[in-house]
Amino acid sequence: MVATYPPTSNNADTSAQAAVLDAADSTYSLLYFDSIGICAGIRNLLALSGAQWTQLYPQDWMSEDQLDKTSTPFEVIPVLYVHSKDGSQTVAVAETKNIELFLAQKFNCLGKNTYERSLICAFVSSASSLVDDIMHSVTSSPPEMKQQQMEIHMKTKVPKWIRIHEEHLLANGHNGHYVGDTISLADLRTAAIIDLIKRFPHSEYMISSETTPALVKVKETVDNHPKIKQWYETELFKSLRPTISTPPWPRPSGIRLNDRQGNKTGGLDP
Ligand SMILES: N[C@@H](CCC(=O)N[C@@H](CS)C(=O)NCC(=O)O)C(=O)O
Repeated sequence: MVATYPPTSNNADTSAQAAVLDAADSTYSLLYFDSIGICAGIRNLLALSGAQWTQLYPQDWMSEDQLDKTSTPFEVIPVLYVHSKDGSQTVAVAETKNIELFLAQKFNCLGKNTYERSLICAFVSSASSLVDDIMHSVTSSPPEMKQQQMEIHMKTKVPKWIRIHEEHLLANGHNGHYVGDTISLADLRTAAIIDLIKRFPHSEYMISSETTPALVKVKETVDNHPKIKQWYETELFKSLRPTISTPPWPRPSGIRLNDRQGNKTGGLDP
């Protein structure tokens, strides 16, 4: 059994759920590990929004009872829980790209009009595809082939992606943004990818101020955004490990846990 959504058949009225998602004063809780992992974009969007949000950790993701997993719609995390201001209603938003799109739309990170949104979504999709492609071919290879697969990507697909994205950024005036002159989901996603690429071997030659000034500028512009800088200064951000394979370190006080029942009140106190 997984956490299913309320039925929407027979013209069920979904306006209450939509109202929670659309309200300006909703609050949020994000169920994910105590790591950056695949949540850099989501947490940066929450930081940019200025909305009130809480981090929830799974109680024990690897436990045999699977209760953390089956409490989510797809047995994976992240899940974003959106709470009405009075706390009486909670709506779950699942799947990383869907969560990012929801937050980006809500907090004006998808451009000024349909054309800009289309551009931003194309840059985001191109960036996501690169990561999906690498992850798929590396994780689906037998152990002895993983290194080779990684090297193939680092010699072919990654440099091609870097070259093409650098050109788009230069065409927009080398101003630290893909579209217009404000931060968008495209900038956030590429900043996260740059962090990822930098963890790969020999990547220091691929992204640098000399070779890819426009990509570097995007990363610096995201990192220097006042609201994101403020987020990086928090106890919570500093407590996050790069990945879940990094050895655990102390968690900040006041972290809440997945209640494994839909987190209607924003999770369990520890
Ligand atoms: N399609 C999901 C995949 C998310 C995903 O793979 N999350 C990992 C953690 S980073 C997970 O929950 N894996 C399943 C497991 O560990 O059992 C998404 O894009 O959000």
